[in-house]
Amino acid sequence: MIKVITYGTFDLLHYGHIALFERARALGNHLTVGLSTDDFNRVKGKKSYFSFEVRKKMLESIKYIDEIIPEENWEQKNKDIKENNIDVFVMGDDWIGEFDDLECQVIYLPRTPNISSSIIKKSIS
Ligand code: C2G
Repeated sequence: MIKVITYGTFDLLHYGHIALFERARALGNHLTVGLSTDDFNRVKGKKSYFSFEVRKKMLESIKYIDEIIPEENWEQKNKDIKENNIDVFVMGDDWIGEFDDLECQVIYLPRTPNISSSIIKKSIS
């Protein structure tokens, strides 16, 4: 069993997020998502349109995701990796280099171009 983990806010879920989940899941046979809580979003300087509960509900419907845990702070990743026996940590390459010291394999995947929650917000406002 190769266990993969990724983290994020995943607000206004879009095909860029789905493409990340699909590729991350394909790196193993179990994908855990660390979903940023509303409080942690404030720490990240983000305000998500959908609450944690709604964002979690949406992720639960995605076939590539096996487990969802709350992401409450920047420091929890190595603890999550240990407690969940994670083999591979994955993030989009806008984070390249930021998590190289984590205690598992670290892979940065190319972001899907021309789509983001902020593009969606701007284009419908
Ligand atoms: N992403 C992507 N392609 C896009 C948009 C996002 O691959 N077009 C990826 C990002 O690179 C990230 C993930 O989707 O890996 C989640 O993006 P956000 O919800 O914006 O997450 P972020 O605010 O970057 O939080 O501890 C890590 C943080 O929680 C990451």
